[in-house]
Amino acid sequence: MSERVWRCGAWRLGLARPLVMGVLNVTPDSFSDGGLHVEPPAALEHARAMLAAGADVIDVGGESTRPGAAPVSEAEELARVRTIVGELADEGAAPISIDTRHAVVARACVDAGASVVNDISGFRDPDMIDVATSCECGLVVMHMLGDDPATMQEDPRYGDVVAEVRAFCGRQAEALQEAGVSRDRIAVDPGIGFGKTLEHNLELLRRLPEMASLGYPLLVGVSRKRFIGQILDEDDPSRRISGSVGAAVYAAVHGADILRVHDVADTVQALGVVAAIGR
Ligand code: HH2
Repeated sequence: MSERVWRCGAWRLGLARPLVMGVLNVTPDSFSDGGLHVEPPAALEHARAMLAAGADVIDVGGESTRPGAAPVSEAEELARVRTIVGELADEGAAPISIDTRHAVVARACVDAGASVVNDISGFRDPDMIDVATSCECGLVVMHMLGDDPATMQEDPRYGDVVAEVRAFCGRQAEALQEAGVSRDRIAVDPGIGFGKTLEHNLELLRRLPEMASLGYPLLVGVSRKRFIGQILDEDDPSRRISGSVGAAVYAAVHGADILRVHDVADTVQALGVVAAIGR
């Protein structure tokens, strides 16, 4: 059987082993690393360190989506990320992903060299579909309940969370293909923590093979998230690393192809051991 591949611009990412997507938040207020990498030199240094530690993709974000984060204008978001995306893309060490729900930001970053558009609102905005059809980037279709991160955690409810999240991702992936995007560019993501209670997040992870059965590369982001803090009774996101690695490994073993993480070295080490056992 030929290897499954995720096509991201000029990159062909083989999925024979789980890929690691390193998170680079160029924001003053992200929940776990806000303010650490706002200045471009610090951001670039952190990205290079993640690549040296084994990251396969770098995901650059300029807007915190944590509930309660201060709103940021598209111009400000773009100013934060454009140079970083351009510089990292020019270095050519790995595909660069832009984490945005704003078409203006996505388009400018694609022009600057981004190879992936990671849209936490799942390509619901027709302008985002236009960006997708006018480039060759990989696309991450993530599920978020509602359309506003500021209110998504206010009493989230589902009948069957897995069925609903799976149906949404499948529908949006179909819509992209109907608009002309080729299937091998599309990845899906259940959006852990985006309008989900602790129990919803656990159910999504427990039934990850149902998400994987959609047949698209499956991206999962659990890193340092609040549900891990809830399980461990740990308020400080920087003290959730072992819990995060445990959840990432669980996800990889149960069908995740791409793991979005803050702690690249720890995750790569754990995946290396799991791979050796599997061989
Ligand atoms: N999680 C966050 C942001 N973007 N993208 C995808 N595809 N999947 C995720 O699970 C995901 C994501 C939230 O984490 P973080 O970027 O660390 O926080 P913040 O939104 O506060 O910047």
